Amino acid sequence: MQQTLSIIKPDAVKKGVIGKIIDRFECNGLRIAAMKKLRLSKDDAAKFYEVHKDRPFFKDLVEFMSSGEVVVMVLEGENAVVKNRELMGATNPKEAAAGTIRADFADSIDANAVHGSDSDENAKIEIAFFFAKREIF
Ligand code: IDP
Ligand code: MG
Repeated sequence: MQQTLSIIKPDAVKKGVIGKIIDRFECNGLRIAAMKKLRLSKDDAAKFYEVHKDRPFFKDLVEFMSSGEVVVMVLEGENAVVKNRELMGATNPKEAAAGTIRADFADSIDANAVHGSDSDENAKIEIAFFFAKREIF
């Protein structure tokens, strides 16, 4: 069993598709081990996406991620990191495969509905960013 971090981003929360996105996870072998709704400050968002700090889209990304509420989850299952990335689809929804979360719920490359950890190592770091051990079951 592996764990990964998922974020339902502000665009998807505003659209009211939290339940539809969670359904994709639960129907595909990813159990919700922890979950909460919160709003990131700009400092939180900048810290979380620090690896992208030199990219041209960093400022817009921080603005967007702090623009509204997000739902943060720990997903658990076999190959959870890769499984979640498959269910999410490509970063740019225009390139995302049919039936993926981003193809179905995202509007643009920046407002792209979900975040998912990209490796086991980063999943551990990202889970610890949001959750205490006693919040994960
Ligand atoms: P990922 O979310 O699929 O892992 P990353 O390359 O890690 O994609 O980028 C993090 C986030 O930054 C993306 O989900 C998206 O919201 C935003 N982003 C990435 N590339 C671009 C871009 O070229 N323009 C605008 N936003 C971008
Ligand atoms: Mg990424």
